Amino acid sequence: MATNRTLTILKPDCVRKNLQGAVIKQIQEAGFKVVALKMIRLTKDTAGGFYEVHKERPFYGELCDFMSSGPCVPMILEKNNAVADFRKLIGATDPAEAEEGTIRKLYADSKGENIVHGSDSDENAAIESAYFFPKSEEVANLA
Ligand code: 3AN
Repeated sequence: MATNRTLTILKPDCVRKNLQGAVIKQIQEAGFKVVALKMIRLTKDTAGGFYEVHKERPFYGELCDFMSSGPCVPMILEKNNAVADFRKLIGATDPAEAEEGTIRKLYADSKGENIVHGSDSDENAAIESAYFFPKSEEVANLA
């Protein structure tokens, strides 16, 4: 059964372009609620831990360099069918292939520098959320 949370990161290119507000506005207007949010700077090691599943990929080093190149904004988001709906909102990994109106189509420059991360499964959403936020930092009840 689909859970109702996903983990996103506004990546360093998003912060450098001063687009946090615009992107969060689009996310909220699509019906997502922000359950946890902070701005942090990853080290190469903490970026590497987050992307551990991609360790064998040729772009892993470049990805860790980029993700530790400046501050980023991890957030936990809540909505029905959160994982799938959020991936639809952000568009394909490669902005050139992303649908019109998606966040990556609007703002991203390349496959590597693509503005936002979105969890790819409920299981990973839970693992990734725990990577950034202890339970005590989540808003338990938004009502
Ligand atoms: P997504 O973030 O759309 O789920 P994945 O899981 O295929 O994409 O890739 C994980 C991250 O690795 C992406 N967010 C992207 O920034 C980066 N990445 C993927 N492919 C490349 C590539 N060819 N070159 C550089 N970075 C890449």
